[in-house]
Amino acid sequence: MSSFAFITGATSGIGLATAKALAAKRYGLALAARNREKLEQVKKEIEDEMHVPVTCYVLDVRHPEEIQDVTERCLKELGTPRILLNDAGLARGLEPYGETKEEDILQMIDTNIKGLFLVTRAFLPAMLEKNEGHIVNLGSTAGLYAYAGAAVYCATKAAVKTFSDGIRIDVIDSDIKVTTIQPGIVETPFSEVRFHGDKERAAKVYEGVDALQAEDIANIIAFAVDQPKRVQISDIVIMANQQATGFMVSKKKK
Ligand code: NDP
Ligand code: 8X3
Repeated sequence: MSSFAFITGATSGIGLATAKALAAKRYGLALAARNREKLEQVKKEIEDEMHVPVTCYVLDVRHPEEIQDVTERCLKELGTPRILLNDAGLARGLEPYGETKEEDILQMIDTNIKGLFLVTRAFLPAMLEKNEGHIVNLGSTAGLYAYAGAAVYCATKAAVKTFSDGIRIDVIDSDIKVTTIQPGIVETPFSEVRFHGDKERAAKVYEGVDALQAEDIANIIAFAVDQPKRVQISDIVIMANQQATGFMVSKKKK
C-alpha cells in the first residue's frame, strides 16, 4: 500500500471515525484492535463504501510479543505507515485510588502507556529510515487536569503527553512529526467500558451535555496530518463548549 495509516483502537469511537476520515482522504488503512469480528465488519464497511484497501490486524497492545509480530507483518506486507495513530486506550472504574482494583490499574497502564510506547518503538526505526511519518497519540484533557476517581487514567494520559514531547525531541533532525490530541468529553463507548458494561451509568455521563462526537476529533486529526511538511502541530486540546477544564462540565437541566 503506498500511503497508509496504521490505527490501533480502530473498531470504535475516535479510532473508527478517524479511519473513515482518513479513508475519505484516500489513505489506505491498517486497522488493529482485539476483536476480529468487529475488525472484519469495519473492513467490509470501509472497503464497500469508500473503496480504499483495508488490512486488519488482531492485536492486544498489552502484549509485546503480539506487537512485535503484527508490526513486523505490517512492515513486510504493506511497508512503513505514513501515519501511526495510537488510539487504543481506556479508563476502568471511577473510584478513589484506595478502592481501585489492581487489575484495572494494570489494564490502564498496560494499554495506555506500555502498548502505546511499544507500538511506537516498533514503527519508529522504519519511519526514520524513510525520513517520513506522522505519529499521532491520543492523550486527553485528563492528562492536563486530574479529576476525582481517575488518578491512574489521568496519569496514563499525562504520560502520553510527556512521551510525545520526548520523542519529538529525539526525532528533531528528521522530517517525522509528533502530535498529541487531547480531547475532553467525547460521547463514545468509552464510559461503558469504564463502568464495566453498565450502559445506564455510562449514559448519565453525557446527559445534559452537548458532548464532542468521535467525528469532531477525527476531522481534527485529519486536519493535523494534512499540513505542509514544514508544519508540525504539537498538541491540540479540544473541549466541549460546555466544558472548562478536564472534568468541569456544565450540565443543562431537563
Ligand atoms: P472506545 O472504547 O470507543 O474505543 C477504544 C478502542 O480501543 C476500541 O477499538 C477497542 O477495541 C480498542 N482497544 C481497547 N483496548 C485495547 C487493547 N488492549 N489492544 C488493542 N486495542 C484496544 O473509546 P474512545 O474512542 O472514546 O477512546 C479512544 C482513545 O481516545 C482512548 O485512548 C481514550 O483514552 C481517548 N480519549 C477518549 C475520550 C472520550 O471522552 N471518549 C476523551 C479523550 C481521550 P477492542 O476492544 O476490540 O480491542
Ligand atoms: C476521557 C475524557 O473527561 O473522561 O479522556 O477524562 S474524560
